[in-house]
Amino acid sequence: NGTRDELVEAVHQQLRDKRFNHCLRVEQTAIQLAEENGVDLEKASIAGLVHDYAKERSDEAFIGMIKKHQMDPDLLNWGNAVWHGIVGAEFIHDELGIDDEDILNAVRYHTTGAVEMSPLAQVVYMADYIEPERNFDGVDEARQITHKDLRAGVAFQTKHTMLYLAEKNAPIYPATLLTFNRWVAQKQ
Ligand code: DGI
Ligand code: FE
Ligand code: FE
Ligand code: FE
Repeated sequence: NGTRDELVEAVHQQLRDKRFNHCLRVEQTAIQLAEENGVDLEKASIAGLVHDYAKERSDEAFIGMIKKHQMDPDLLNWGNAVWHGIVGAEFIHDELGIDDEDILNAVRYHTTGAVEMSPLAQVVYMADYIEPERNFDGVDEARQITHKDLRAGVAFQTKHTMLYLAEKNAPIYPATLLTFNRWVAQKQ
């Protein structure tokens, strides 16, 4: 698959080996979750591969992109953790020529989640969280829940990310809070 080989090369060029290898593992986990949930395997592969494509860009590069695309000015109050998905999708669009909105949204939402997440976006959000070399407390429970019920996995990650951020007095990005309210606080 020539398309994939070129993409792998483009991603590798942007990332240190450690993060590049994480992207390969997220790709494989995303493909597995896609198989389990009837999601397009090629989209899962592409989105998994590129999800952290922009993570090693400078703050200046992200700020330039936020301005170039006239994105929400509140983004300027945040940093790499929030930018590399939401703003990173614009680098992926502009530099890799990926224009599938489902793939781009999966990248946009992979860190914070979103109120509305397509099955592909859920797959990438969870693959990033449970790829085989993740080893935080609760990761085995996260894997078990996610393979049983993808949406329950999304709720699990969202809750635990909120707890993790609160524990270290980190600011909660508004989309993260909205994701919590939708996916954890009130299921109706
Ligand atoms: O890029 P990865 O490390 O593979 O994983 P990721 O994109 O899911 O990033 C996880 C990091 O993002 C983790 O350190 C927590 C942080 N994060 C997620 N939501 C928020 C956040 N940080 C802040 N300050 N606020 C958030 O709402
Ligand atoms: Fe990431
Ligand atoms: Fe993540
Ligand atoms: Fe990642």
